Amino acid sequence: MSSKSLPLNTRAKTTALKQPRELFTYYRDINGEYHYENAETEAMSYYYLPDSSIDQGIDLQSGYSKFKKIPEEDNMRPFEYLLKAIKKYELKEGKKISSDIITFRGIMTKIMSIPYNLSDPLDLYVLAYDGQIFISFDIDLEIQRRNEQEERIKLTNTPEKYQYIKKCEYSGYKFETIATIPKPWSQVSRSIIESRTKKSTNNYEQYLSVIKTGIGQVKLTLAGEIDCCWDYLPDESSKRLNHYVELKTSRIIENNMQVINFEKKLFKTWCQCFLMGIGKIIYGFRDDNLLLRNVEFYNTEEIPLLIKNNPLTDPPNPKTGISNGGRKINCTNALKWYGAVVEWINNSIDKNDESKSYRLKYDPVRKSFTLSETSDEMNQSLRNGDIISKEFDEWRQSLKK
Ligand code: 0WD
Ligand code: CA
Repeated sequence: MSSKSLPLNTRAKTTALKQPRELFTYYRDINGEYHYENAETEAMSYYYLPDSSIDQGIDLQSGYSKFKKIPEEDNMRPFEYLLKAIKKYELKEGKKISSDIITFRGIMTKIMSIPYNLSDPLDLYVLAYDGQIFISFDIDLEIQRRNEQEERIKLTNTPEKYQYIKKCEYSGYKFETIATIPKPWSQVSRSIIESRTKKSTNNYEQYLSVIKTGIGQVKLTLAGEIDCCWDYLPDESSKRLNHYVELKTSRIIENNMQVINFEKKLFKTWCQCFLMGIGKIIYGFRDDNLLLRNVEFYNTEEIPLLIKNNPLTDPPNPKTGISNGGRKINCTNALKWYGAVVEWINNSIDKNDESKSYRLKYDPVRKSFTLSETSDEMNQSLRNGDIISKEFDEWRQSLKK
């Protein structure tokens, strides 16, 4: 195979799913250092936002100038730390993780939502190593795209508008700060709870969960960030996923067009949470002054029906021709696409052939989804640090002896 493509209308016949189960966790601290022990006590936070505080209209832009933001480049090479964490887990278990595919949840979210995000490009690297498939972003391209987009936003907006857009981004992280506490409620002092709106906001701190899941015949290990916990963490890590919460912010919804846009966002959030078995999604809605106006709670499992039953996003009426401007989102359809992609990758790549690597690309201009061999040079570089670290390679070699 030098290149092959998967038609965008391919769907898996069945979507037999394995219930996702957590294997282990790790975390990144405020200084950007990673830690592999005690993530639960050191880094997990808990949702707590009583109605009385929401009613006060919390200002989600306050503290903007003190935002401790991780430089994009420092946030874009997550594989090294994931593989370190996997090594530690495997060392404890005395054997390697039994998965066909190992990757980040964010990558699978992007693949899964392609049918309803046809204009966003996606460029990934895929390689077989030690009998397993590893998938990563094309990080250089991703950084370049982000920089170009940043430039575009700067050039096409007034400095005031640009500042406002940045504040909107910030408001999402700020919402996380004001909606969570560092320990379960019973263990947190009143002063910590009351001083939250003044606490500084950062996007360094991250709690990461690594889970095992499967679709059809394919077993996957996915790593992803968890925002907080709903109530308490069961001791047994395999029972935790349903207690995890994804936090999001969005502008308050006032017209039909905004309903359609919100539904698209909700669909992507559903993909993100469904893939890891995260049980709850909490949206903070803000107005144009970035004041928090209300909060909505969703159970991940109820979203497919919520979208299906929304009359405002029904397909165009065949009699009147009146359209909502978009294609009706169907979560099961996206899941069948995802199942087909995973199966296709798993069947197309010889897991024991370490002589090649592949580019997996969704091209929004040609509307094509292709897998093609990379250059030898790229293959070497992916296997020597870009994805597979020396430490991980030495570890896996030692397991074979
Ligand atoms: O392959 C990946 N998904 C990558 C992961 C590529 C580059 C970096 N990373 C790192 C990031 O540190 C990321 O936070 O791994 C972490 C976990 O990855 P994930 O859970 O697979 O990522 P995803 O599901 O796309 O995003 C989860 C959260 C985001 O929350 P929202 O509510 O916006 O979905 O991770 C954060 C963000 O808070 N995040 C980032 N923050 C800053 N810069 C970035 C980024 N590039 N990507 C994700
Ligand atoms: Ca979030």
